Amino acid sequence: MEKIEIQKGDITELNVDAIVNAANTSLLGGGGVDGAIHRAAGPELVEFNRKLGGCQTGEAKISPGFKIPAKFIIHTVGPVWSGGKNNEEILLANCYRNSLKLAVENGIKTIAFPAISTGVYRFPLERATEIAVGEVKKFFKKNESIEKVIFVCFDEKTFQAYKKLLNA
Ligand code: AR6
Repeated sequence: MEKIEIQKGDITELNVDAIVNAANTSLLGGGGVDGAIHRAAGPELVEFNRKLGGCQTGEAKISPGFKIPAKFIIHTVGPVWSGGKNNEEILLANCYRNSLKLAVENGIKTIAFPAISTGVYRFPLERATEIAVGEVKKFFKKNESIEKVIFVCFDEKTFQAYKKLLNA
């Protein structure tokens, strides 16, 4: 499974074709990784995203990377965890699936994901990690155009959760 990598660090610094943003439905910025991406990409990003008309939970939209090294930013909106009875697992899987679909449509070969929904949106980390890895593995069974998926972990706890799954 060398097509899947885990890395610790700041997703905005990666030299990949696309980074994924854990955004909110407005696509106009926020805290966490979203805030970091908007700060690093510069004010042109919010100007561009205003024209995208928002994004529903589980869906994904694409923008240029502007000032970051990645050529594209794929903005997806994870579900807010509210106990697991509101389709949260399916919606989180949709984030990975729809982001990868958009990546293929845009000729992206290397893509980095943050741990969507596991911060402010409170999705339980271990379950979120299983969904993320599961969707990417499923995707690789059917698609050969993407060469690398990197899971970027901002903290040690997240890094260990991915490590446990991928080294198993
Ligand atoms: N690089 C990689 N990962 C990061 C970075 C970074 N620079 N900064 C934080 N993380 P969160 P969510 C990790 O809260 O739960 C925003 O306000 C973070 O440690 O960013 O999907 C949006 O506008 C955690 O592991 O996203 C939405 O309103 C992971 O990224 C809301 O938060 C996701 O945490 C989305 O919440």
